Amino acid sequence: AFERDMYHNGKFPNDFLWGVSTSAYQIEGGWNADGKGPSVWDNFTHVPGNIANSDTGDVACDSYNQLDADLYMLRALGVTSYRFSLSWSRIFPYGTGTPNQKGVDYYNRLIDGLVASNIFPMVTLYHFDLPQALQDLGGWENDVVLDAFHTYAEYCFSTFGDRVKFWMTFNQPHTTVAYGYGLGVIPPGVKNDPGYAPYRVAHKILLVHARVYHTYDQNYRARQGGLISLSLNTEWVEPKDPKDPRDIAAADRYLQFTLGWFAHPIFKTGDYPDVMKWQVANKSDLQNLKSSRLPSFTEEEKAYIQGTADVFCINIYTSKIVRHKTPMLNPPTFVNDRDTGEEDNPSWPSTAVSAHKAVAWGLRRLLNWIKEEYGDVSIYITENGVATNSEPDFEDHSRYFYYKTYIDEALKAVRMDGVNLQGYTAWSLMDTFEWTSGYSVRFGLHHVDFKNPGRPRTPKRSAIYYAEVIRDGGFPLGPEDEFLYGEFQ
Ligand code: GBH
Repeated sequence: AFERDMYHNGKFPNDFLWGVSTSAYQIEGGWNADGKGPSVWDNFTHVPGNIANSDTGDVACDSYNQLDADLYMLRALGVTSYRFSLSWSRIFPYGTGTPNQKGVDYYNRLIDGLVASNIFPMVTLYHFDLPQALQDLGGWENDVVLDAFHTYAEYCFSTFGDRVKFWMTFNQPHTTVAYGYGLGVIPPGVKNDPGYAPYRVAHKILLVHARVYHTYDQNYRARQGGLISLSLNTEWVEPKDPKDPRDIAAADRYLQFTLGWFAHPIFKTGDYPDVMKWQVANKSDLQNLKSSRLPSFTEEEKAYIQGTADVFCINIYTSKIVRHKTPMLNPPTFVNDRDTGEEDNPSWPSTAVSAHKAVAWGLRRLLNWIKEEYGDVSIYITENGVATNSEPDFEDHSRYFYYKTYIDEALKAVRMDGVNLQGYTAWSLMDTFEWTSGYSVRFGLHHVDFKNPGRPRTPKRSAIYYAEVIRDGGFPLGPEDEFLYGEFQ
């Protein structure tokens, strides 16, 4: 049993992984270099008006040509891990077929550079950038595409798995299904089927994730000795009126409909959360439909999905207020199924992204919720960070404050609550192409000058601060803390 550790001296455990994160489309550029095929994001950004200021990721941080600059920043920070994603269409230009050797070489150079620097590679196979050729076949809804993902994953295990020991199949499947197939604001932009499409696609993603997990487990793990999981995301939510049982239940439903949608099948029963099954079935019934819009798994599929992640990877940025709300019954949408209303608490510190309030204690609560809900699983924070606007700001006060307070809450979760947190990964190493916001918001520890063809990188104050936290392994007490704790040497 966990005992509250009074002697940690402000530090995380010695083997704690400290990292930063990026994703392929957001940093690499080289969108058609050396035989790379187009992804859905290449095509989406090439339609003027889809992205703020009509920005694209054609060049982004130019990481495809600036590997050494990226490795330099990583070593300067002193990180012990680097989470990045592979561009599927750089490796298989049309999603399947013959690999593109020059694209493979790029990732070999990156991985070798990390290993030579004692930095542990954490690799995401899919961070939103489906090869366009596979979208043309119907994307995640076509079994041919699911087969292609499995083949691509196996190729990555056999090519990079001698050096990569930490795999994530998907980044934030909730974002893909909610924003790609529900709200339709990111590729593939499906807007007309919000009551069905997100559930249908999530179902397929869960099954193919499980298939890739089993392949790794059976054919690669013994030889390569790595871990495999996926990164899930949610906001932390607080009930609007903490004394109103309906708001408390609504907050729990929100978590079950975002995180639980994927985590409950994988980490608990092989099936969706009960409250989600009940809500969607009940709404479907009231809508005079013959069956629930939420698809169901066979007993065999449940057994196949259950337990298909070795560790829990969570991305979290902010917190929200949630209350009970009964929306209109029709037309059916996945958002209305959960009977919640979300709002921001205006008294929480705001940031450049209006919906992202900096609420550090929300991280501690979410980590505790995961521990309660899914058992004493090993947890990695695979993304956490804050936006500032496009003006260069090397003083970087808000980001410094954000990391200091969030990492401190993570420390409390480890040392006071006994959460089995094994690593913390900041989003992001540097400013990147921020999806529909383009370059208008910045998440980086390093500033990137996107107007300069050389894309120079410059550390912000938060980079220097994060390097100190990593060097110290947390917030060790100094002599000035003696009045609080007495003599502790
Ligand atoms: C993360 O998602 C992403 O994994 C990462 O790539 C990104 O850079 C980071 O956020 C910072 O934003 O489609 O414009 O309506 C965090 C959760 C869920 C936040 C989807 C943005 C969609 C905004 N995200 N949401 S939009």
